[in-house]
Amino acid sequence: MKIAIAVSEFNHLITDKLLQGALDEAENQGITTPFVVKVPGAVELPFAAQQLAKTKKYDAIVLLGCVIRGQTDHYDYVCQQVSQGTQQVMMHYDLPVIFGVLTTHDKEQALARSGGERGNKGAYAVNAAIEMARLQADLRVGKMYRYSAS
Ligand code: INI
Repeated sequence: MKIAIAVSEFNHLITDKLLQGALDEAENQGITTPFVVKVPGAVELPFAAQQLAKTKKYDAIVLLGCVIRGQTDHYDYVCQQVSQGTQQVMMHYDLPVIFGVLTTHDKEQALARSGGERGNKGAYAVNAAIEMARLQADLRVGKMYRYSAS
């Protein structure tokens, strides 16, 4: 399975930790070392995803970023652009594109979710990518899933 990661440099103290969590988890799961590209901020992540998707080289793409609410409306614009852009690329290219972007009120919440007491969203995103790539591969060959209510 091949995964590509796009990570934004804005709030890099946090996004470096997300990337490390993602790379560690990929190694734990026996995934070939992911291809990594960097972009300036979260707004640029969907464009990077689009370029990666176009290559048709990857089974899933993971987007990592961190948007922290400041005193302005900028937060809302950034969150809206990156979340909607992610969804658009995923549906257009029929490829799992995972939203590993933290959107928090403050730096403390972001630290807690990038290797602190609330886990690491980068690791979570890699697991989501693996699960969705497997789901797509299984459904393509007609593998049936049986769900049991428990
Ligand atoms: N980008 C982020 O990734 N996180 C932020 O918190 C953020 N804030 O707050 O402004 C941010 N802004 C930059 C944006 O992503 C673009 O790089 C910029 O607007 C140029 O397109």
